[in-house]
Amino acid sequence: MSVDPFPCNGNGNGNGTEYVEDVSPGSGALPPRARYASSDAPSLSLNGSWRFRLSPTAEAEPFAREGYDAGGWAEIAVPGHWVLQGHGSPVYTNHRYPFPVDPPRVPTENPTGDHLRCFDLPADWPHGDGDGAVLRFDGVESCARVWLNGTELGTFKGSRLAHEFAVGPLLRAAGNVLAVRVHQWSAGSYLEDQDQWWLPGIFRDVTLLHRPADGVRDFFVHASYDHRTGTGTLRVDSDVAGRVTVADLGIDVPAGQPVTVPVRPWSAEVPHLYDGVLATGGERVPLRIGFRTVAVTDGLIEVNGRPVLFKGVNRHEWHPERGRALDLATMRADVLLMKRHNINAVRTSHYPPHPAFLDLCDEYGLWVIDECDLETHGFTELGWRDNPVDDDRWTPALLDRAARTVERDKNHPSVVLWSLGNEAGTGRGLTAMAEWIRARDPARPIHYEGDHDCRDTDVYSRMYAGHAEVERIGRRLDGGPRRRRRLPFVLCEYAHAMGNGPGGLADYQRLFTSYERLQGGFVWEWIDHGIAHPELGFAYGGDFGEELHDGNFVCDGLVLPDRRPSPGLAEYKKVLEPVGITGDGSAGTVRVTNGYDAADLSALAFSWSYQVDGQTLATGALPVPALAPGESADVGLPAPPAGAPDGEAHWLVRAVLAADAPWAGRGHVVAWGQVQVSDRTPPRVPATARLRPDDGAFTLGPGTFDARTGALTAIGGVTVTGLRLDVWRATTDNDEGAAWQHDPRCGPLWRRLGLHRMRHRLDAVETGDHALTVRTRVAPAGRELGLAAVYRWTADGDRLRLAVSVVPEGDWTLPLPRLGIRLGLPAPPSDRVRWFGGGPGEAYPDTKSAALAGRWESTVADLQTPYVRPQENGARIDVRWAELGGLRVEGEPLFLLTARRWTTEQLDAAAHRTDLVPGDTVWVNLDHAQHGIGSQSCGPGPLPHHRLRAEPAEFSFVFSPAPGTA
Ligand code: IPT
Repeated sequence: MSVDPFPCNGNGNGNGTEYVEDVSPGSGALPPRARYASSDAPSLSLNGSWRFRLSPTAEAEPFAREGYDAGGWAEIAVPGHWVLQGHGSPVYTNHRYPFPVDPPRVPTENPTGDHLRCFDLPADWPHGDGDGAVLRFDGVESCARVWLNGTELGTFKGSRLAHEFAVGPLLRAAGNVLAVRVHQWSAGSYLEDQDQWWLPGIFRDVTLLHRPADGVRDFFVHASYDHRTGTGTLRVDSDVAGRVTVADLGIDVPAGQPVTVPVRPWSAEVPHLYDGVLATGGERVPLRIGFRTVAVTDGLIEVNGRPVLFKGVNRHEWHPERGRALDLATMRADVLLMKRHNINAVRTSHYPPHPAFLDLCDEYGLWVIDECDLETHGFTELGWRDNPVDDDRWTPALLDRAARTVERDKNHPSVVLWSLGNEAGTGRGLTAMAEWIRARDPARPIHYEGDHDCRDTDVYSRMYAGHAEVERIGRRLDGGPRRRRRLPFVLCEYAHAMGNGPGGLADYQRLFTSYERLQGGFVWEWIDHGIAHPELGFAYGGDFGEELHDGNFVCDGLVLPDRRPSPGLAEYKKVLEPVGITGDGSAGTVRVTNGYDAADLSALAFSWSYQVDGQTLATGALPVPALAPGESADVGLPAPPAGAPDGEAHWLVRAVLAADAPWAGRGHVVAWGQVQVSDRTPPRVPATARLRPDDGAFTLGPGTFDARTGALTAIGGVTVTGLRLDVWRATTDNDEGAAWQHDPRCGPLWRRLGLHRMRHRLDAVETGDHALTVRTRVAPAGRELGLAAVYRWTADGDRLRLAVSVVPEGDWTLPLPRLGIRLGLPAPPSDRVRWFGGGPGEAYPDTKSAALAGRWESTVADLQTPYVRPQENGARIDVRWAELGGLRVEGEPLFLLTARRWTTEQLDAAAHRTDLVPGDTVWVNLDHAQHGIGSQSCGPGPLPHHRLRAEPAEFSFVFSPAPGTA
C-alpha cells in the first residue's frame, strides 16, 4: 500500500469559524457506536507523517482547495501534539482556564494547526461494494474541521472521543487528500478543564475503515453471570441481523437472542474471556466476552454476587515525550506495572482512554471506572456561575459526550461503572447525562464525585476525605440525604502522590478492610506528567513561560514521568497485598488470610525463610491450603534451624506466583509478611577510653576533636565535618501543602519559624577523664524558642559513642521536620552503602509498610529518589547499622539514614533535578525521627501518631572505621 503524506489536490475553502465557539458538539459526524476490529473488512491507518502549518488564529489561510500546494509546510507526526513537536509550547493549569472565562467565547489568539495528508487506497481495497467507508478520528484536541478531497465532512469537538465520517463516495483509488484543521481553543475547551497540560493536536489514530454492505454497524454485548447457578447469559444486540457463535460454549444463536449456559465468570482477578464471533451478511467481528454482573445490592457494589474492594489508581494518559499520544507498548507497560503492584482498578481520569487500553484491562484484569470527557472545574472561580453543566444550551454537547463514551466502550467487561466526568459541579445537564446512560445501559452503576447528594449517582464518591471522615462514613454516621445513606462509598481520589509520598496509605486500607461500606479507592494519580526537557530533566508548569500555571502540581504520580516506580508505588503494592500474612511467630505459626474478592490462593506458592541479623540462614516451601476468598488459616512454621546464632531473628513468609501469569513471571512476589522472633541486642560501648589532649585537639578512642569547640574532626582516618543537630528537611510537596488547604501547612509554617536557618550557639565544652561533653543551644534568629542540645562522647578502644540529648525550650506548637544529626564525609572513591534495616527503598514513618528488615546494599547515588521537583527523599528507615564513607554507624534506638552529595539547603533550593550537582562531600543524616509525609499537597496531613512532636529526646550512635566502604 502506498501512503503519500503530501497533498495532491483539493478544493473548498477553509474559512468561516463560527463552529469553534458554537456550543454544539459539531456537525456531519456519524452516530457513535461500538469500537471493534473487523475480521475481514480492511482498514488503512493514516497515522504517520503529515504536512503541518501553524497559524496564530482560527481564521487561518484556506488550504483545502483543489491543487493547494503545501510543499513548503513542516512535517508532523500523527498521532501527536504540535506543541511537543517544536510548534508553540504546552501550557499547564490545574483548574483555572488559561483564557478569559466568557463561555462559549475563546481568545482571538487561537493556535490553529492545519494538517494535510495524501493517500492512495491499497490495491486490494474493495470498490463498488456499497461504497462504504468511514474515516475515524480517535482523538483530536480540541476542535476539528475536516475535508476529504476538497469536500467538507464536518466539524467536531470532544477531544478524547471518537468521531467518524462517512466518506465512501468521496474516495479515489489514488491521490486522496485529507485536510484537518485543528483549533487549540473552542467552546469544547470549557468542557475539558481537566488538571493536565493543554496539548492540541491529532493525538490519537486516524483510520480509514472499509464498511462492507450488510456489515456490522453497532452491537451491544450483554454478558451477565448468575453466581447462584454458575451460568452466564449472553445476548448480543446488533442493528444488522446476524449470528453469534461462541465455540467454547457451543453457542450459535441469532443476534438479539439470549442464551444461558454454564460459564466461568470474568473478574479483575480471574479475567476469563471467551472468544466469539458476530457474523452478518457482510462481515465477521471477533468478540471478547467476559461474563459478569455488576449491581449495587443492599448498599454494596457487587460483581458476580460478591462485594469488590477497589485497589485503584487514577490514570491520565501520559508519555514524557509524546504527551497523550500513547503507543500500545506504553499502555501495556501501565497495565503490567499496575498488575505487578497489586492494583486491581483504574479510574480513567478524566476521559475515556485510548480504546486499546480497555482491551488490555479486559485481557489482564482490571476493574475500570470509565469517565466521560467532561470537567468544568474553572467555574469554581466564579462560584460556579454560568457553569455549562447547568445551562440547557450545552446539554446536547454533554449528551453527545455521554453517548460517545458509552457507545464506544460498552462491550468491555472491565468497565464496571460509568462516570459522568470530574469536577463539573452539578446541574441539569449532568442529570440528563445520567438519565441517558441509565436508559442505554442499565447494567452498570453510575459514578460522579461532584454530586455529593447522589441525586444522579449510584455510588457515594468523594475525594481526599481524611481518615476520620472516611471512618465516619464507614460506620454510617455521616448522615446526609436518605438516598446517599443507602449507597456504597468509594474514594475516587485519595492519597495525593505528589513528590515524596503519599503517606497514610496503610491507615486508609485498614479502614477499607474494616467497614463493608468502604469499597476502596483510587490513588491520585498514576504518573507524573513531566515533559522530557534537555536542560531541566523533566519540565513542569511554568517551564514554558506560561502566564498562568500551577507549577509541579502536574507531577503527582506513583510513577515518575519515565514510568520508574516511585517509592509510593512500592508502598501501595504492600498495602494492597491480597494475602495477609501476620502473627508473632511465638506459637510457631503464621496466619494466612485470602484477601482476594474472587480468587482462591491456588495460583500462589508460599515459602519461608529464617533470618538472623538480616542474614538468611534457611529457606523452605510452606504448604498453605488454597483458601477461598475471605478464609484464613494458621499455618505451621518449621522449627528454627539448629545452631542458628543469637541475634535479632525474623521469619519471612512470601507468597509468589506459582506459575507464569500473563502479567508477571513465576516467582513474582505478590505478598510477604515478616515476623520478629527475637529482639536485637543494642550496641554497648563501655566508656573505657581516656580523653587525651593532643596539640589543640582531643582524642577519645578513634575520635579526634577540636579542643576549643569540641567539634568532631575525624574518626580513625576518616575526616568528619559539620557534625551537629539537624531539624530541617527540604520540604516535600506534601509538607508545603496546597494553598487552599484549611488545615495548617507545616512547610510554610516551619519556614516562617526559621527552622531552615537554625543557629548553633556553643555553651560549653566539658572534659572528663572518659568523656567529652558539648552543650549547645540551637535556635532561629528572631524567635525565643530553641532546642538545648547536648552531645556526650565516650569510647572504648575502637568505637566512639555519641549520646545526644535534646530538650525543647519555649513554646513549640509545630512538629519538627526531623530530629537527628548530620555530618559531612569526604566523598570516597566508592560510594557504596550497606545497612541492616528497612529496605530496599525509601521509607518514612507513614510510608514504611514496604520496608523489609534485612541487609541491603546500594550507593549514595542510588539512594536518591529523583522526584521531578527535588525535595526530601531517600531515607531508609529502622536502620540498625550502616556502613558508608569508611565508617560504620550503629544506632540506639533504630534510626533513619539519608546520604547525598549535596546539602539539604541545596536540595531545598533546587527546582529541577539538573540543579543538583554532586559535591565532594557526602552529607549524611542520622535521624532519630522524621515527621510523617501525609498527602497535604491535596489531602490530609500526617495522622497525629505520625507527627514529630518537639519533645525531650535522647538517642545515640556508635561510630567505628569500616574500611570496606572507604
Ligand atoms: C482533584 C481533581 O479531580 C484532579 O483532577 C486533580 O486536579 C487533583 O485534584 C489534584 O491533583 S480536585 C481537588 C483539588 C479538589
